[in-house]
Amino acid sequence: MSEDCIFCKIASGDIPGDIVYEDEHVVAFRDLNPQAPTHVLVIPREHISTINDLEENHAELVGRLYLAAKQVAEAEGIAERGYRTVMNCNAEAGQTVYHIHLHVLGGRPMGWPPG
Ligand code: DGP
Repeated sequence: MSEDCIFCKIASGDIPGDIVYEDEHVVAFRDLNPQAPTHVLVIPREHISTINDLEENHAELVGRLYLAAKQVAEAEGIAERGYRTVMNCNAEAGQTVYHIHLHVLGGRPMGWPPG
């Protein structure tokens, strides 16, 4: 837990989040500023600032982010239509919250390449 991390506080319940999935390792909640009809963020409970801070021992945890994303997509009814998962790393990619989070976006057609 990082004291000044907003996502740690959502994961711990210190501040409210619209949580759609949680287990021992990960929490998924709706994005405050949704960019698609479904826009959910999947985070590890452990505070990890960026992809660059991942270590070998996080390999299973990263897999769990995707397993949670799959569950969210099924629950949201977008699994078959399709959805996008994105994890931004650092400023040039647009990362604004420094606790890794997997965006799960769906419910509308997605353009490629992303902006
Ligand atoms: P990124 O740009 O990849 O770091 O995405 C951060 C996302 O987090 C952005 O889409 C807005 C969302 N966000 C920021 N603060 C909060 C918050 O307090 N609650 C929720 N639910 N989402 C937040």
